[in-house]
Amino acid sequence: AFGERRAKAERMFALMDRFLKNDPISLQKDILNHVEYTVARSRFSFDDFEAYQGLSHSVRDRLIERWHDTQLYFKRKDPKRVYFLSLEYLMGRSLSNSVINLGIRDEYAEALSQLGFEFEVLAEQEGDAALGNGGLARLSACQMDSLATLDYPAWGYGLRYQYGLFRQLILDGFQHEQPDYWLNFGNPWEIERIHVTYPVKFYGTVEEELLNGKKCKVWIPGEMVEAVAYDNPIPGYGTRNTITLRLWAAKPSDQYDMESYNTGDYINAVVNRQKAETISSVLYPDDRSHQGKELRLKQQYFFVSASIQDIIRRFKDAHDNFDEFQEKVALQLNDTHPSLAISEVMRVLVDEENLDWSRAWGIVCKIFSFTTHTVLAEGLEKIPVDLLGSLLPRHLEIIYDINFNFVEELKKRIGMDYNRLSRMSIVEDGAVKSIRSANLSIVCSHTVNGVSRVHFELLKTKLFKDFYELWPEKFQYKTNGVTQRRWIVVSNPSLCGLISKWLGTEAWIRNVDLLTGLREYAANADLQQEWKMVRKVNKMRLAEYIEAMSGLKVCLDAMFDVQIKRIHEYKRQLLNILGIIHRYDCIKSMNESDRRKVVPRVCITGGKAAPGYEIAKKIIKLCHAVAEKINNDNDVGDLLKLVFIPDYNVSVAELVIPGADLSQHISTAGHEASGTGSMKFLMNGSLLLATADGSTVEIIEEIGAENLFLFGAKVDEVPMLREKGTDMRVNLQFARVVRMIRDGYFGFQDYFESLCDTVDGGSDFYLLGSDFGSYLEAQAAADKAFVDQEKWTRMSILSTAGSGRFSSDRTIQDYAENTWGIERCRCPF
Ligand code: NBG
Repeated sequence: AFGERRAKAERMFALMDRFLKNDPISLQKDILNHVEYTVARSRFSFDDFEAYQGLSHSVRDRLIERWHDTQLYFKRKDPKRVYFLSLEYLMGRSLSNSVINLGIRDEYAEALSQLGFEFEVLAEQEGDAALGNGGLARLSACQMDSLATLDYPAWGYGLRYQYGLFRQLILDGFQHEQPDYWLNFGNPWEIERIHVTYPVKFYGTVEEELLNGKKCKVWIPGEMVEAVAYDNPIPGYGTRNTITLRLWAAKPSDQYDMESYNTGDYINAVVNRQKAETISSVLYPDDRSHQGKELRLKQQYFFVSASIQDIIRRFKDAHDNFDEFQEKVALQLNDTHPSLAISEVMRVLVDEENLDWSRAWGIVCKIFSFTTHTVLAEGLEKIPVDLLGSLLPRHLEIIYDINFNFVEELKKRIGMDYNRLSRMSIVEDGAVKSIRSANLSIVCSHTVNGVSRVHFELLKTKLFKDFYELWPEKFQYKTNGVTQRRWIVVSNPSLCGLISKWLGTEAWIRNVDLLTGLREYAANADLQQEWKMVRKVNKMRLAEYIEAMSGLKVCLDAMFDVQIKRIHEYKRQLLNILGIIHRYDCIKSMNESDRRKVVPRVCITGGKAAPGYEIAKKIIKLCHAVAEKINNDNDVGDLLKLVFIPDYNVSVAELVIPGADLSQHISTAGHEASGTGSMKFLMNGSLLLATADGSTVEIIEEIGAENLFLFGAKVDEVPMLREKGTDMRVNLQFARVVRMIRDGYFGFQDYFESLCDTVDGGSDFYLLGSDFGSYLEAQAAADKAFVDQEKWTRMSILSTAGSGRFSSDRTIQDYAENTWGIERCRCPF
């Protein structure tokens, strides 16, 4: 029988080429075949979008080939794998990134041009995959790229939301949210795995049963849905390795609802079944508060349960007991969102695999690691006990048991210090009794990571002080990084070419430390000239976009000053706008000759506000109101322009970041856990205007304080300043700009009142008033530097040259070695 099977396999292999070919003719044939047979458009008549579809399917084929090889190789080697659990991924577009990582971008460009198409134009047809909110979600995407590139045996798990992050529509300067039904036109980047499905259960009761004379708990669920896998291959750069991002979609289950069919109400039974799909239908658009909503909890458990079943199934395929589980499996919790995985692993091991509690607990303590992305205690997730008890009764029991054991242990270590015991308990007693997801994650993880050094200090001294004192060895930090593949090679091809030319190698794309080699040429006149040219072309591209979008013409010689990120009070977009009002006010009061000395600016802002975040929405409106005034003022002309770019997303970032001369990262010190936008700007040679917050402190160490514009209170000065409050009688410039808004200078007087209230009248929690003076000084320093283009260009080159440390490759290698204990597993070519 073996011989027969082998002969059959050989016959099949003989029918296929070993690998798909990448010469122009083969690529053209593949694209046209897909247009004809996959897209079902005539190969004699198809438009750009259809060409994009044919093209992306041909790329997908090449991805699948490598992906199969990698997965087979992993299976054969059975290395320890890391499973990255994250509820959010901001992948953006896939086409350019894929062909670049596969190393066949030029081949495709040529093949297409012979067919009369332009690669860039087709790439623009793709919509963003926006299955996440902001920093945390884009970080996950960057880390997947690094995991693949560095050949780590890794899996990403997440949810396949049908609606990604809302689209931002601006009408009369106000934000409106529209659903992002991103799957409308199909998604060639995913592979539906109709046979990879798992049942996920909810509600019901827990009963005790006797099994072989032993009492055990049995969960009798009340509802069941099916999780279906959608695999997104993630190709590494300069390697054959292609790993999997597996996203789960909810489908109605075939089991458990015979009852409803028997009642005769067929139509309603079908409609009700369909409700199962709502679990994975929509991404929660708020990245600052967790409201203990049932649907959110269902999403979390749905994703966790399917992932854990999949992981255990894979392990059991190669092992017949759990002895080696911790040597083969590392589970990474990306924030607390997947923390139910802890109780789920306990439940499966104890209730389904019949391991003793203590043995299961021993395993759990060795496999989980947890990274927190939050600075504020208010940002920590809590699950109301009532909600958890009804949705997942067995999990609540398990968490209670974990907590009981933990508190008993703790009493032995610290005695009866009730305040401390109650602070550290996983269960919070209060008006609403709840589970503290962070405490659960810390207690059960072997390692807790922060995302920058400043963040780590805050974790140790504030947020998790009690836990740090108990288990100092658990706490680490891995400063965030971003992938240079997406943020230089894909988004800034001309800079990429320039860097490779001057370094004499493309090796920096995999080994980004080599960028420091640019330092020695920072003052070289030829490099400076070419550098300026590249920057100019990128500014041109951005200017064209701005004009197409808003009709506003901007001057290319002006300084492009950018702040793009989610809108939050702590990120202080308001400080930026107040600074712009001040600049405007100054220009207005100048005479002709003084005006000639002003450095022209184009201030570019953008970002989404959570739909329920009123103050953030007012900031967006204020930005538009101020822009309306300034942009239409003939006294000002090209000296100052203000643009709000709507619907900020990954693709917009790829366009805007390379075109920025200056970028602002101006959070109140102690509030930004890390910040990753700054790293993308740094890589692209934008100068930073920033506070000493999050990762900026480490950026300063790399590039030198003289190469950026630093201002504002330091982390340890903030409490004192807050205590003191801003004295509006002393802070005249600040008082004046706030007054202009209050007096209705930009219209909408009543509407802006509550916004002004957040910064004057004694509150000013985020210290806009006390930082205003030094903010203006930093802005003036930037103006001064910009006039000296040679100096500016040198600073710009040194920014890129010093950005290597902020690659996610470094972050991921550190995680692999010091947190997950995994090794590289490179699929041979
Ligand atoms: C964000 C922090 C950022 C940090 C990213 C990635 C969330 C919830 N948190 O400072 O605010 O850079 O996480 O770690 O997106």
